[in-house]
Amino acid sequence: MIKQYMSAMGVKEEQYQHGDFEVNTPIDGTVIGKITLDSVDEVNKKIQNAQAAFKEWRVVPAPKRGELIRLLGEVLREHKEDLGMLVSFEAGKIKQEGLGEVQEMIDICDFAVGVSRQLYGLTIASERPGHHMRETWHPLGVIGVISAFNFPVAVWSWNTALAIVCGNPVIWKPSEKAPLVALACQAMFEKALAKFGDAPDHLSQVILGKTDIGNAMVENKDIALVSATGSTRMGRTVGPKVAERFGKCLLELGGNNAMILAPTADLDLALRGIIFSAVGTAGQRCTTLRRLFVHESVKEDILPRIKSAYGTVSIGHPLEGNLVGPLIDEDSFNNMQSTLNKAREAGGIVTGGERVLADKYPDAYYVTPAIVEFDEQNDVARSETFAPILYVMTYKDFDEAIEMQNDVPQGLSSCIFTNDLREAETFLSDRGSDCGIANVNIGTSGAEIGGAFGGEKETGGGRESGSDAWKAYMRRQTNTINYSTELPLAQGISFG
Ligand code: UN1
Repeated sequence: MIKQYMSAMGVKEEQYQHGDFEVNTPIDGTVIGKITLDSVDEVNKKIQNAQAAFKEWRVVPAPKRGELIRLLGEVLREHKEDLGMLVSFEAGKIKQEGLGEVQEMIDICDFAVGVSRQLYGLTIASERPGHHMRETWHPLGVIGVISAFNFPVAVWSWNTALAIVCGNPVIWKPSEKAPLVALACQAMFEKALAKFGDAPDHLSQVILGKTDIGNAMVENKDIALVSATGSTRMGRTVGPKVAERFGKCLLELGGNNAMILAPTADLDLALRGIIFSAVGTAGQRCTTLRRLFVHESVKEDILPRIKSAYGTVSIGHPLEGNLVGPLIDEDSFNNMQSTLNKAREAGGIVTGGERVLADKYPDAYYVTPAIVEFDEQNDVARSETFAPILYVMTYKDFDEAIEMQNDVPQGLSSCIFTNDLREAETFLSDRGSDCGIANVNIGTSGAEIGGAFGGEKETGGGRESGSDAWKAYMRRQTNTINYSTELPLAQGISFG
């Protein structure tokens, strides 16, 4: 099934057909790969190798390092379809979204090439005569990347493109639910390296395994930054372990993203925004729309339209023209059902959420996206379930809507649909949304790579991708230079 794509990208059959760890496709549950997992010793060895690579790579001029990422972008362009298809097979994404994810990789490569010539520091006025101050940015060290199944390749590229131009090697632990795409990305990185020529070995390495393997990396003092994407639960174990050894962490954890639908909103636009953000990727994006606060005056207009749109969304094989593919696995389906049961117990009116196509795909989990109407926000709506469940609640007063939108532990993405300038700007103001991402007249998902991506509170506080996210992959140094013949002390201190 995946052989043609794997061989086009340069992955050898023995890498994914001869191990004892089975990889299943969520499309129909069949085994598409058999890989060999790493041992803890192997992980430690790879980290040592990366340390050696760091010593060489950090002194290569940054624009030259950018050239490697330019070449990676070229290889990705050439294999966009191959990798997109593999993402569909391994993560169950529909074709458009698989391709979109690879485009996101190409975009970050282009961005990082530009950044490689813009690793700017400041010059700072000194209080002392004949002195000046400046700030310089230096490579940080080996970067460990932990990624999730749902954006199995883009997250690697956000980290890797920036880490490499910033002078750092990368070690990547993909989700054990999506290891094959990591083999493909590594093979494509190697194609770029072959074109680049003179680079140290071990600039990019993959480690395959479960939590124990991730932990070996997290606990290793030679990993300067752990960039981890996944559940809040995972972040809660990774964060303290890295902090204990004074390493750096970049966390991208759960989201519980909301939309406020105001009385002046363009409802046609809002409807499209809701459908893409709530049911796209089968509700398995960290930016998925999970809570909808509708002004009471528009509820009767919009809710039937949402329900009827949900009824027409085609669910099925992600490569056969459907809009919604499968959930990643049985656990995910069970979690969804258990949340819907809790929602019913809490008085919610549930529409959808049933398993479909079970006859055709007994070992895969396709569901109709669910809508849950609640009178008010409760703990069911406050917790994140990684599945297509949209909680719909009404509001009367705008300030109350903002309060409800912020009244969750997570703080990733948020949006408002309104044509009222005051509401829009208030939503984006100091007393508005408390999320890392806040949009106007656009849904919660589908961010471009040019902005910093990430969020507050239990989302973990990290920022990846655009803007100045590159700074997380470098260490800052403050320099004071004295070009005078005196040695005046700061703060006017006279000493001796
Ligand atoms: C994720 O779900 O982990 O904003 C990342 C978005 C995508 C990235 C999602 N660009 O929906």
